Amino acid sequence: MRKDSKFETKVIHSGYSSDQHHGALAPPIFPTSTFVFPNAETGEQRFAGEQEGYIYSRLGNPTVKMLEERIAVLEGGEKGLAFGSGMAAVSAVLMGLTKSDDHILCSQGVYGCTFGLLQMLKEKYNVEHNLIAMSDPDVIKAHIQPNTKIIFLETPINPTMALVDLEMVGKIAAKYNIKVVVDNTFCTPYLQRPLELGSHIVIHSATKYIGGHGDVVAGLVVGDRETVDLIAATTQKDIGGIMSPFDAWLLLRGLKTLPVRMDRHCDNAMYIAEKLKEHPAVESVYFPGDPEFIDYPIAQRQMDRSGGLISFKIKGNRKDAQNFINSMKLLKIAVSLGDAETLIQHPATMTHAVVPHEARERMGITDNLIRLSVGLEAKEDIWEDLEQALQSHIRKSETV
Ligand code: LCS
Repeated sequence: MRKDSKFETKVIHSGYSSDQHHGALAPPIFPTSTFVFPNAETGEQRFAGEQEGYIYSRLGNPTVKMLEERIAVLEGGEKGLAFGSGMAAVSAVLMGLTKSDDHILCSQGVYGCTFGLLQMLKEKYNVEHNLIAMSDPDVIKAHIQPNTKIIFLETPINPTMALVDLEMVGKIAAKYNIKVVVDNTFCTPYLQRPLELGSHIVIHSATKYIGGHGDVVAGLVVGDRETVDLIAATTQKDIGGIMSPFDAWLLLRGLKTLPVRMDRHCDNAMYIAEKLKEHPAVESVYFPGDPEFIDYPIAQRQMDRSGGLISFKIKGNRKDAQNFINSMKLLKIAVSLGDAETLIQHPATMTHAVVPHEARERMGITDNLIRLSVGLEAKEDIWEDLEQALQSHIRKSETV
């Protein structure tokens, strides 16, 4: 593969060469916990970092390394690291780059468990944080403190789909010498590459689009070699939330079809968002591909396409939202996202239930907000199911 090959070629060929593996087209899985040293001196040299080579699978494994190299190429970073879950990746980065009494500046909305982690870091280690809307450069600057080490953000934000201008944040962070860490789970590198826009570290819940088939829980980190090596040698090695070789293999397989799948997710989501917008039972739709969406101009600048997630509010309260979800026949009521199946969930009582009510409202997660991960089924079938549930919602509200 040439260095300047296109993304669609890199997802298939980067990080693996069949030449070194008996010509095997599919990468081999190395399910081994440890690696035999030819002699004691080799062991000593590998532990001292003076000789290349594997030691023990918590410190590195050949199948996992293939995936780490592939994701680094796709994100345009120097080095990748694989973890046993997205949260293992988020916690390894946040804990690896801060010490007690440091400060993290965070986007107003984040995934519920990331919010929980920030609370825990404060309670246990006095790592403070502020959650702020990152739309106004002056507001960001006003919240930067001498001990601010990280600007952490999601864009699109789970589940409100609000966007953050990565180039703008990158420029501010560069002035203050702060690392920008971006959770790129919703976009994948196919739609958005934060490192090209001035961010320093990218995180993925690879459980989602990167795996793409709902059969693995995993996390990935990409960044510059120095920072990634630091995380590898500290929070990854000593806390140990690593990925199994089999999961790495599933993700190497999933990545091969990422562009094809993402294009279909994007096409389907665009169709569904337009339909939802027209429906009388829907109060509002939050979708980066909608020209009327408040952050549409940011989407146009930094996302290649608008993604497969849509959030929307139905007219009514929490019970109405739950009843609506219960009327689905084809769509699955499930958290997670990025799978072949269209998944529907209620953030206020599911993914973001750990966020206290007041903070949830500030993030825009109201009780009538619903999140849809638009799958790969025929778009007409997805809409048919949503439409029948919306019609039934209207009928129920008319009889009350
Ligand atoms: N970051 C984002 C943006 C996420 O959406 C999630 C999980 C994580 C990190 C954590 O990744 P995990 O440890 O689960 O691999 N988001 C979920 C969601 O929205 N529904 O279920 C899980």
